[in-house]
Amino acid sequence: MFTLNFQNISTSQIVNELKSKGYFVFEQALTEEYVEELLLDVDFNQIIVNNNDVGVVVAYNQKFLTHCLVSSKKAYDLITCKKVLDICNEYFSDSYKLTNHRIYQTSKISHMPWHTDNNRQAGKQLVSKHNMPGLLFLFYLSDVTKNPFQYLKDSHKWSHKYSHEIYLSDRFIDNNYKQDILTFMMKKGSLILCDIHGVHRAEPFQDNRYTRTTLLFQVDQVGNDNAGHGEKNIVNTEYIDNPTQEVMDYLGFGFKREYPAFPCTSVATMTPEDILKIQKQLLPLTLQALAKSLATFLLPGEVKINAKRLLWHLKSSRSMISKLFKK
Ligand SMILES: O=C(O)CCC(=O)C(=O)O
Ligand SMILES: [Fe+2]
Repeated sequence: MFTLNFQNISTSQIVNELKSKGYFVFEQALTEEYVEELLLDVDFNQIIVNNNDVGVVVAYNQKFLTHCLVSSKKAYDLITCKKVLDICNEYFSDSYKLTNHRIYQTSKISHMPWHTDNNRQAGKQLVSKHNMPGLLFLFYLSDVTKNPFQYLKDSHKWSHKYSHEIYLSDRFIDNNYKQDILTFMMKKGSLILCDIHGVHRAEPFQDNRYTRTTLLFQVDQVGNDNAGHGEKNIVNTEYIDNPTQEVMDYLGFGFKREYPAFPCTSVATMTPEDILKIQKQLLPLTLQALAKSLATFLLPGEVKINAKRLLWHLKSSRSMISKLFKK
């Protein structure tokens, strides 16, 4: 999973940097193979419509696989790995939980405002800033030459002054903190870890041929007083091959969650291009559905059941004959 160079960095070094600077970055923390294999678990071209599984959704120029703990063992292994838990154990002084997680792909254009991630929600609305300590883990899954993560140096120390604001304007940051902007253009597999109280964003960009892919997750020190804080973590039980108390607590077994999965999507958050693409995929399926419903309308139920029985007998006798011939 991790490169040798990253394995050689001690947890204390990471936590010390986080405590003093508010962030820690490491170029190529994940091996290339791990990133490639993880990406095989995500098909950003398959958008879910009436599909009885979790999958990719569209929010304007971003595609999200929010529930990656269901459909990517590699994502599960990374989000619950020992190194992540060691960092959390050393960083936090009270119980902590995975608050949200997602794999996403940003294409063509993006303008994210400067913000912090210490958000409390009521439904899907951000209603206030909280004081819980928290860490944001962000792994680049593609080489990032545009739309990089940006962090304002030392902002975790002063962001509380603006806790009445949901975002900070580009103009305000340009006028007051331009010299403090740290920009992280890094290769695929790189890790950015930061204090959720730090002011950050993905730098705005516009380029029709550019796509950035990211795995992000957030861990907050919820302690015992913040029931309801966080998105629900839907996990594929097949992946839980390490059901220690530590992992169960971190994933929030038995812990109330009130926030909806991010982002909130519907057909209205799709781009016209994606709607068109979906229509093309839907056309043959629509014809199939119409043919089926016409058959249902024309044929009595009894006839259909008998046709299915006949087909089943034909298939099973065909497979018996082929078995006999093989012998
Ligand atoms: O994608 C990024 O670089 C930052 C994402 C972020 O800050 C967020 O989703 O809250
Ligand atoms: Fe953020």
